[in-house]
Amino acid sequence: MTEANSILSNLKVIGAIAVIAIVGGLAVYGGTILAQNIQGTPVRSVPESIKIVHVSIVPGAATNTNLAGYSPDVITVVIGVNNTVTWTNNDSYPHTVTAVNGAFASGNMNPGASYTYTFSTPGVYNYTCSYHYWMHGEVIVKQATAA
Ligand SMILES: [Cu+2]
Repeated sequence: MTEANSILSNLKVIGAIAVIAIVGGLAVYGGTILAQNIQGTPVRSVPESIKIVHVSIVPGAATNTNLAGYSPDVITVVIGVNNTVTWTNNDSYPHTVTAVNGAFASGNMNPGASYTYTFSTPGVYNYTCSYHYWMHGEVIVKQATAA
């Protein structure tokens, strides 16, 4: 094989690889569009950290009567978006998360313990700690707005 033929041969191989890459890329792109059309809406991926709302039972909640004890003490969640709430006891004393209307109750939560509840009914949920009357929090649950 002459040097010229060798270069020509190499160019053909490079060209073939480029064509394969371009066609492959279009196929992937086309597949994405097709999936979106079938479902009617683009597929959205929501990280778990956004779906779950975290509330801390703060250090000092058991002894400082000026503290709500929960932080943030008022949260708003939207059904289907972020309607799961996890409370974590970051204090060095036991606490509870107890709904005034009885909708949910964690029971005893030792230091470090977590309690998770998923809201499915819109409304305003006031809650307190069974052990410390001054502790209070509120979860406002909203229906997802129509698209
Ligand atoms: Cu408490």
